[in-house]
Amino acid sequence: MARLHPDILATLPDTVERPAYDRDRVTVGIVHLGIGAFHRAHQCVFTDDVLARGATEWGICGVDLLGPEVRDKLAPQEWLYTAATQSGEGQRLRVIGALREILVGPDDPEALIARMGDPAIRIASVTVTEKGYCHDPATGELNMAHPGIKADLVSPARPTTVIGTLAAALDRRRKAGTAPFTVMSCDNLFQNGRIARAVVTAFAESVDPALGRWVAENVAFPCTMVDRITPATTPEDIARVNADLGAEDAWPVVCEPFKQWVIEDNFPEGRPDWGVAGAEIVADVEPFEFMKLRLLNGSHSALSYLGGLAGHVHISDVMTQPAFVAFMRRLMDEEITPTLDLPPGVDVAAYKESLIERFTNPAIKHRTAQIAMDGSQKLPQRILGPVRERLAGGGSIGHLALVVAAWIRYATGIDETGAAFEVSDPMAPRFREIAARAGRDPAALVKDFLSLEEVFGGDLPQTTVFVEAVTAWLGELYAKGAAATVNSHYEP
Ligand code: CS2
Repeated sequence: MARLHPDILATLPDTVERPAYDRDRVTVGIVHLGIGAFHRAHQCVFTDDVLARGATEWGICGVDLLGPEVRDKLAPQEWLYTAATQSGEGQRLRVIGALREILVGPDDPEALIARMGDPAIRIASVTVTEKGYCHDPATGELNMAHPGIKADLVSPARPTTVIGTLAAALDRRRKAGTAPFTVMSCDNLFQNGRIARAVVTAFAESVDPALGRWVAENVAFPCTMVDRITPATTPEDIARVNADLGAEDAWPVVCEPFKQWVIEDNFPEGRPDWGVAGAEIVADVEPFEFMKLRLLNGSHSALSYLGGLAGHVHISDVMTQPAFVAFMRRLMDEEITPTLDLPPGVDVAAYKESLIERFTNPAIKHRTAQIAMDGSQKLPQRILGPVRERLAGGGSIGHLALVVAAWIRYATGIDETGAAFEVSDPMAPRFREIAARAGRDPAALVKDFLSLEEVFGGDLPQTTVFVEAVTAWLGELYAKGAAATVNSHYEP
């Protein structure tokens, strides 16, 4: 089978959509930090649509801050790859041309900073997951004790974190008298632009107060809400895609058909006309962020911990269990929706139905273990924000407390058969210490987990109704397991 490459595009089956523009005319205007599956299934696809309408200056230079894997796989394909949307009706393939180069951060930090210093680059976008912001999840402030931040403050010219990289590149532009690029966060963080602004500015200030001031005064950090379910690509996905592609793509992405992008219109140096590709360009992203992070991501986390404990490998497997679906509905309807200030014109009932349908999509093999990762970074905005608001308004928190209990149960790193598994989370070493000390004692576990101030703040451990609700659920999870707990409380 021939390798996917510009030279063979014309030979692909007619059913495969491909770049409808002359890629050779496309120059790079965006540097994207974090060239994982999500970026390639989401922003690259929107940008590809803009390029197909004739824009030529918004090609993307992808940056891998971890290692060379994606670059090495896509270089022989001249950065072409396939986005495969999967549903019960099968898969639809589309070859995406928006990527024009890939740089590997650790290979040559100076080359990356120089590339980002190029005046042609007008946007630096970011998908590095929650933990990539090196912030304290409870406050949104830069965590000065973060090992990567400490190292980058010692050698700011050889940054390893995304924050250090953005600051070094902005400093390069400031010193050259070049206008800054706009920093566009595309991560699942509430007010992602504000968090990006807070951490980059704080870091820049520590490097040089003049840089900190320049960043604060000149750099735009629009907020965005991004949505498309994109599981990590597996070898089976690659085989399935290549069989229909009739060519060998070493690193396709698989995703659901749905995609949504809401962008705050704050790009002083210009931006692609993503609106023509279906993005919603708005003045205020906040209501969209709340709705998506709390309903979609909140439910995702809830099902990943409870479903994962119950032994389900994929979210679509959890959704075959009527009691788990009933739990998701009640969590959304009774305790999350009341906290939302909905975007104008949105039909929230239809939105929630669409989430149930999307999670049920049997062709999307989204592992509960993938979503369960980094709970310490995800819980504060997905679950604990709603808990606080419900408590302040005197509302019930029973379903939310079950999610917190399931997270604690999961974070102990011992599954329901008694086997140890690896918890992937930047705070995992602290979870292990707590689990070793508290054993299976629900009250001790809750007390110690809630004392993780970066996650729970100072208030929640002092809130008796919350502590008691979480402890009661955790006791039940230990006594009868997640499946029986959900089955006995949630009538389908
Ligand atoms: C998921 C998200 O991994 C997770 O935590 O909740 O990646 C989710 O699939 C996306 O936000 C969907 O847009």
